[in-house]
Amino acid sequence: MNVAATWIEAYIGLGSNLNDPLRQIESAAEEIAKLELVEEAALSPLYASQPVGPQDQPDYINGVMRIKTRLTATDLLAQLQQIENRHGRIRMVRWGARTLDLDILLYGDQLINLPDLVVPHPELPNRAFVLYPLADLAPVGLTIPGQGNLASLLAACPAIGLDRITPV
Ligand code: PH2
Ligand code: MG
Ligand code: MG
Repeated sequence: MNVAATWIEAYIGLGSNLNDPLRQIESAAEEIAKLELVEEAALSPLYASQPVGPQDQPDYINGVMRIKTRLTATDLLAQLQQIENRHGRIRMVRWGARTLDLDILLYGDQLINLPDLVVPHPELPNRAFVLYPLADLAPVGLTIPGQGNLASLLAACPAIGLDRITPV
């Protein structure tokens, strides 16, 4: 494992629509907070929404975490995949049902284009269930590298069908 040169602020998207989604998200958030080289973890309010993509699956619960980390982006991805696997994640249909999905949304201000890791997350501008919990945690005026600022992304993506299920 490599250690990043400095502490990086990263944002992680959490999603689940199987096997008690609220419990999946809350326990994943605890596991992320306890990772080595991760500090100052904060979890956004959680939101329920209908599935984007195939409709023959249950509704999702989503949230976002902000962390400070000295894990490299690749090592952070590996740690998140281990947590997904411990939650019984089986990789099946694209955009299909899952017990736990952990996506790196942002890693500092870096643009990353690796075969299995693209950051910022390319679907970020299209997904209210990511943008709104991100806005609950991120500083006003956050710039998403290559995608514009958060305020303009929010303005272009109404929160239709998004239900906040936990208090701020
Ligand atoms: N994740 C998907 C596919 N569709 N829909 C919602 N509402 N929330 C998700 O997290 C989600 C989805 C695959 O990652
Ligand atoms: Mg995803
Ligand atoms: Mg994923």
